[in-house]
Amino acid sequence: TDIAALVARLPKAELHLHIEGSLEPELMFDLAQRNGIAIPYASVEEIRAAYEFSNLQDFLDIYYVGMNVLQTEQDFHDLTRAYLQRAHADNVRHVELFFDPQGHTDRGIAFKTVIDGITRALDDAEAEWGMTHRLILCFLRHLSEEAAFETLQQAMPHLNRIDGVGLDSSEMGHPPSKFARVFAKVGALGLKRVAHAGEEGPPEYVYEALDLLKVDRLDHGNRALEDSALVDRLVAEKMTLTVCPLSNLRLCGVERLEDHPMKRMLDLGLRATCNSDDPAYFGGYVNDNYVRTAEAVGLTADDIIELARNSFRGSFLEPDEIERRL
Ligand code: ES4
Ligand code: ZN
Repeated sequence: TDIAALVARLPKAELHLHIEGSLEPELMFDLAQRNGIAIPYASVEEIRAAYEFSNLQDFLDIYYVGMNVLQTEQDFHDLTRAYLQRAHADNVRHVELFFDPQGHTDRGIAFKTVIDGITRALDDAEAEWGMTHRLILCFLRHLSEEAAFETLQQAMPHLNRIDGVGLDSSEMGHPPSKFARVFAKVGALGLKRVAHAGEEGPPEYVYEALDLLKVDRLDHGNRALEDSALVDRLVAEKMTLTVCPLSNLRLCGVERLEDHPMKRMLDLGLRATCNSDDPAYFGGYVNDNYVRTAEAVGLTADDIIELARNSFRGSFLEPDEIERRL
């Protein structure tokens, strides 16, 4: 279609992608065999059949099981390489990846193993295709503040490869305020700050992300739409929202993609972007997210172009580099 052709030719940045969420069932199955790791599935088809979620926690329970197959530096490289190839095929020119070190260090994998594998694939993509990147360490918010501080300590020898810190995992019951002190330290280290907020949590959590964590960007932010004063503030601050439509659909944040707020967000003047979140689990990479959302909610060609431009505006590239790519 016209829309698919436009989306395919637009240069894009992807700003909301959990690298562990790009683990396709085929690679999960291969790595389980390669590493002698038991998984609760007998086939690739069985893995795919298990991806039926009614909320965020349903998904996370399966996501943390899937990542157990990741053991060696080569595994993290292969995972990242496979995602970058998919992104390259979608004309993604810049990626900002999340990784969840606690999902690995808590089962005995060294922080260095994780980051060395991921960064080797990122460096290769830059050398081969000129695809640029930033790397964002996420704290698992269902774990303690103390565990986040320990993880930040483990990251210290690798800060030359880490551009920012985020907050992900189970939102309800784990408000941003729980991590205010660790995010203050993150800011003092000169790192960027982002947080998932308003994915399932109330507008209050979005205020906390802004006021207590001092985020440079907001991940999801959907429920901010329930509070018009908050919307006005996000517009005034030109805050980027990394929206993930197919994720919202699969985690039942919206009942149908036609109900997705992406068009409303753009019409309100919010700096929304379109991203894939956990593409192996949610059924689509970045271009699928653009095309299916555009068709479902009636995005115009100008809306689609705006989303792609917003992805560079909201990136952590240098200002002159952003200007060059718009
Ligand atoms: C996530 Cl969709 C989503 N939300 C919160 N945490 C996550 N970790 C991986 N995907
Ligand atoms: Zn996410």
